Amino acid sequence: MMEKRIIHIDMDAFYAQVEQHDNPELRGKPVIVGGRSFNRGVVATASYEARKFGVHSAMPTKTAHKLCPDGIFVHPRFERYKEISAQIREIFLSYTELIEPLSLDEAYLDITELVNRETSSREIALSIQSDIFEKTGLTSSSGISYNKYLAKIASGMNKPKATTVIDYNNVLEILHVLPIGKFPGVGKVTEEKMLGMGIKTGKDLYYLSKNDLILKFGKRGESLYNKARGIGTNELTVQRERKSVGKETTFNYDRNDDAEILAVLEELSKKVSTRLDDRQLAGRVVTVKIKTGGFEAHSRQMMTMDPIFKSEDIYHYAYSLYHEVKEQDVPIRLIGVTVSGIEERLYRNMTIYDFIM
Ligand code: DCP
Ligand code: MG
Repeated sequence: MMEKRIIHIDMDAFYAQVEQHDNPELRGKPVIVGGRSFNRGVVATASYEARKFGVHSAMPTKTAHKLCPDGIFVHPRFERYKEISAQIREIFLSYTELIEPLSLDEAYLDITELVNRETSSREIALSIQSDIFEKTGLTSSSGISYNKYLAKIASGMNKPKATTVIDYNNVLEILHVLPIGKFPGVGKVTEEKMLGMGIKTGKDLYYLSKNDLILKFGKRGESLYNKARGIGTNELTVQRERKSVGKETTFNYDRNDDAEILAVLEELSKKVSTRLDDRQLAGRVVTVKIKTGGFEAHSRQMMTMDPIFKSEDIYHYAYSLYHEVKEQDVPIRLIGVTVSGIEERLYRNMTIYDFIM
């Protein structure tokens, strides 16, 4: 079997670059895209000029303002970013259908079939990046490797405007010096925990035994062990249209106690939220269904004001739907909650309120 060639493409300072492109006066300047209100807003992203001051995504606007008082603060224009994202996807499709989009500005492409004696994977990546530039006027960075997470690490290594390859001959050298927080899947919390344990780089991770890692990080221990060694999946999850995300539970005996049932509903809301969050999705319709002890199915649904994904928002709607659908003194054997009207989230780790308040 031939070794896979995976490209990870990621736009440089995406929202900020779009603003600089559309408004030439902003070019070369520290541009910060983010929330409206000075007190409650957050930074979606910052141009590379602004990053020099330490400004970064998810930072409160107020902090960004302190670090970079001459920064130019602009409001996000999500519709425009979506439009460009669609143009970029068209370009990807002209190369391959094996595309796994991760968000508006990044995707994995499996280009194994396109590589041959005449055309290297680096040349293909460069060609995609130059197509993107020609079509949109925007720069991107790409990473190429034999699996997904290494391609992602590679695309981030020399940003902006870079094309970086990780292969068997340089993989350990690169991973050994990689700060632990740069490993895909290591979020802020895990990073803190690792730093506290003295694990600062991929090298520190490499010298921990699998058992140790499993002991300290549970199920993820094995994946961390593999990540320190360049081992990861090369299978793309080619996107299909997702219509809804739902979870349900069948009780082992019929239940009638509201508090008990609501506790289960809250758990289910959390699970739905996690699923949506993993895929950067949100939805506008919440449905609660129940089945009575006599196997009658009932459901109620409700439209939300804005696309939601947080468990407390889902539960908020689910809670009132439950009270509409559940009849007093009729025990139920099953309860489920579903979020539909799914759309892609345009901002991470925050709700639309963070921008608009
Ligand atoms: N984004 C956001 N909130 C975050 C992170 C990102 O709203 N916490 C948005 C703004 C970014 C876009 O998603 O422009 C893409 O995210 P990236 O992580 O790829 O960051 P950038 O493209 O801005 O910069 P980089 O050059 O580091 O990829
Ligand atoms: Mg990006």
